[in-house]
Amino acid sequence: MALKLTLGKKEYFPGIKQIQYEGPGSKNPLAFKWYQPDAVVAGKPMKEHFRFAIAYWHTFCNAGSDPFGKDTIDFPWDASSDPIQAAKDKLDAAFEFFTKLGVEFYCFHDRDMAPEGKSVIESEKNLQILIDLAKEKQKESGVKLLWGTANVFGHRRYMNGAATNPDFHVLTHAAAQVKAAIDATVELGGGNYVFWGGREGYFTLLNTDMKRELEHLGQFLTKARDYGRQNGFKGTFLIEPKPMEPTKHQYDFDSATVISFLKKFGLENDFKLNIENNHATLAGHTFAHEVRLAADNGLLGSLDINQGDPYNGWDTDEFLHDVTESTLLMLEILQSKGLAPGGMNFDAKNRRSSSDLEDIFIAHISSMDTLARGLIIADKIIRESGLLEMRKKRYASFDSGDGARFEKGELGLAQLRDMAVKLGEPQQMSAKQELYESLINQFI
Ligand code: XLS
Ligand code: NI
Ligand code: NI
Repeated sequence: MALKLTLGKKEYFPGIKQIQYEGPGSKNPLAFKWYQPDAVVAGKPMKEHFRFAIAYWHTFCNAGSDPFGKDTIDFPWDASSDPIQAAKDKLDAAFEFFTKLGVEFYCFHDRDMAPEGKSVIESEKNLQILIDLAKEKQKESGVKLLWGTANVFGHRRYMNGAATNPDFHVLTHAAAQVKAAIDATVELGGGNYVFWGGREGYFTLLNTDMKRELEHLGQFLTKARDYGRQNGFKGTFLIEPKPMEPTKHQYDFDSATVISFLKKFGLENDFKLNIENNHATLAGHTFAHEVRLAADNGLLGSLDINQGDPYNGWDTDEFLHDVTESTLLMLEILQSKGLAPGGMNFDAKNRRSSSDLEDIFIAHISSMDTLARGLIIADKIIRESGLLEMRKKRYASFDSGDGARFEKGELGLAQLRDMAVKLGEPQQMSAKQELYESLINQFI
């Protein structure tokens, strides 16, 4: 079902109509060259592979400020001096954008959607006003919520952490926000709820009881899970790994760390991972590595589909525009069970020097086309290159005979030793890395 163009009182992107597919030959920057939502690739429509979602915070809240300078982009929805009115205008602009771009999902933090009030109660009221409106907008447009989350890192009270804060009083405020954000997610029918531990980590071990902080995090997530399950949340809870920034060491370092954390606290049946490309880069891993690890453990939940800059150590949150990267990612996704009920949240922002409003459209379109190309190429690689068969063959010695008995646990160390004596020196077997690499390039 196509989305219904949904405008508020004012049109925020006049001159831009619903974006259409025009094919690879098109020179129109406001058209798709590769992304065709309903075209079937690898057994299902493109849009179902991706389940694209707009990140409310970057796309409608981040007007270009950085530590060295103020905003560079004029958001017309920010004009009102009444913060609730401004939030309503932003919601109008957001749904206009979703339905013009043709993206079916979005993601938000509580504070992106509604301003913080002077008290917990006032903040809850502010959020409720906007959630009621968002619900109407979802109904009118056909847009859905991919995930909700709470911003428990921006306010100064969280400077020493939220769930891992040494002060219990601060933890209660994080709980209040998470409760309200779970309620909002349930109300909007969100399929997932995300925890990104923005301030959950440390700057120096000297003042930090790491063991206690991690136990508090485990306890906090357990209680959040219980609350969600008792109050109608049937979706997936997600943890988003990140190794550093803002803290020097973030507890949810990478996929491997989060997987063992979930298992330690018995959370692995309710939680999965939300993996972000730029965070993988910061952790010294490829995106594909992080995704493979989660998928192998049955814990692949959703993706933040940006890209970083390999030459510096920041979370630059660029729109994914690298076709090779996208191909390697889609190879992993096609070999997994897919992302639903997760999806691909852009979690990316324009460079602050890209200051025209239309640049927001161009960036999303470019990224969607990059991923569509990656999907088409990856599907072809799987069908035609023989790469997967080659990889499988490397392990053929475990498919039958003693290798298979080893996998079943039937051979002890001494028996293995006796076999080494009998078999003698193994024949050398090339790993053929360059052949695999050239196969990928052949299909790009
Ligand atoms: C920041 C994170 C954040 C999460 C949501 O680095 O990526 O944007 O996705 O809180
Ligand atoms: Ni993210
Ligand atoms: Ni990030």
